[in-house]
Amino acid sequence: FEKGYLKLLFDLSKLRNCPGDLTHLSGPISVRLNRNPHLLRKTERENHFVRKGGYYKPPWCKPLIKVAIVIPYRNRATHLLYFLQYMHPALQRQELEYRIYIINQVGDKFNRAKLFNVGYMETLVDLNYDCYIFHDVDLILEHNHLLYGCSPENPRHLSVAIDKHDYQLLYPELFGGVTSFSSNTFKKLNGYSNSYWGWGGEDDDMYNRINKTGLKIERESTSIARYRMIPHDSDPWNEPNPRRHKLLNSSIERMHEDGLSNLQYIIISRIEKKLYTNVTVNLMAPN
Ligand code: UD2
Ligand code: MN
Repeated sequence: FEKGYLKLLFDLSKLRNCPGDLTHLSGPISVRLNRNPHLLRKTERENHFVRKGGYYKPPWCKPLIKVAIVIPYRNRATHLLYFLQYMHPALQRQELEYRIYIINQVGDKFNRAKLFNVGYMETLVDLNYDCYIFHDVDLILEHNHLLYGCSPENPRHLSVAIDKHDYQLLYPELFGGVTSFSSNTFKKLNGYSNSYWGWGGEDDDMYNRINKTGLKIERESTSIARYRMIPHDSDPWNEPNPRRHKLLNSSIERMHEDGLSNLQYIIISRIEKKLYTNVTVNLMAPN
């Protein structure tokens, strides 16, 4: 009997595929930013099925895709606590096979887009991911029905409706916040530009790449693609980039030479924490 029972439990070929139908989940997620975030220990305890490095695979179903969540990061400890507290459970409810990567920049002006490229490269040693989600650390999902997946061809813009912007898309070309690309599409676009140091422009640059490649950005409705942004001031070493408008004018000419193809960086450390993989990197700003 016991043998048969075990066999039944572990016959993977009999498991249903996942993620399943998300509409079976209740929709809205109540995000409380007026309370302190849970301490890391508590969030770790609450997510004991998450394995080292922030990796999770649902045991009761067969995930069809592997998802890498890549977060550009420097000195946002409280935001990270909120992110882990809310996003790990949300991703597990969606029955995703996923892993969270924090790409932590040391030195220089902040470079969000280059951190995404580093994140992409640094995932390759772990798994053959099908889907990449590039995610600001300060955005917390508010609805369970927004699938953290990828379209095979087109990039997706997930953070359509944010409380800070009265839950409305500021302009139709907006591509900041949370985005997703299939692995193939990200390669095809040569990743993000490495040239944007400081705040702004890198998201619009990616919009230009997508447009030029003939791809269309996909968005869910504002009723489910909903987020809270943890209130914050602007950070030191991330002042608005005065060169951003000029760079944007040449984004198309540069796209095949500026991105994954010319990426250079120095890894300072790579640590598999309980709830995430922390990659600390020096992006080697010019001069
Ligand atoms: C907007 C965009 C963001 C990005 C940025 C311009 C939306 C919703 N957000 O956000 O995606 O395009 O403008 O660059 O459209 N970070 C750190 N430490 C720092 C600085 C930045 O960790 O010192 C990370 C962190 O993940 C943060 C992200 O970079 O969420 C974007 O920076 P921001 O939050 O200061 O920019 P914001 O809110 O103006
Ligand atoms: Mn922000």
